[in-house]
Amino acid sequence: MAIERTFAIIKPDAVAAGQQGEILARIQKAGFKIVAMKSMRLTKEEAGGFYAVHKARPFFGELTDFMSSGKIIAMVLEAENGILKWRDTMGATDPKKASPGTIRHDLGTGIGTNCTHGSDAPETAAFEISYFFAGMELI
Ligand code: 3AN
Repeated sequence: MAIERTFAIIKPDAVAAGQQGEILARIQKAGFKIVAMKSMRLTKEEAGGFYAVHKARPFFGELTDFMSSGKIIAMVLEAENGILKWRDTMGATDPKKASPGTIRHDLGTGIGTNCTHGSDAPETAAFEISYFFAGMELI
């Protein structure tokens, strides 16, 4: 299995609830290396660019409003099989369907307010990492 980088966000709901420390502790306990990390607030347009693949979905407006509603923490995580490993650590999109012990099950409050984001494939990880971080931040 290969060492992979994935892109992660601690979303505005989790930052507002002060859950950054809890989520970072889970990331480290799971064995990820945090390659890069920044705290920032997206504009609605920046959130729209990030979620461009979901533009046609009925929840796109709600999603981009939410993702620009407060500060986020954007990160690049690295581990063996990192993309799938971070998806497993987060749990299913809907916290009600996520397995106990996952971040979304334990801390998420809704399908939109689900605490964290994670890339779903190598191509999306590459796009998402480059959307947020410059090459020099990833050394
Ligand atoms: P995931 O983030 O688990 O890959 P996707 O790609 O299906 O999930 O959805 C993208 C984002 O849109 C998710 N972060 C989720 O919070 C949000 N989302 C998905 N479905 C809904 C919905 N029905 N209402 C509001 N937000 C949604």
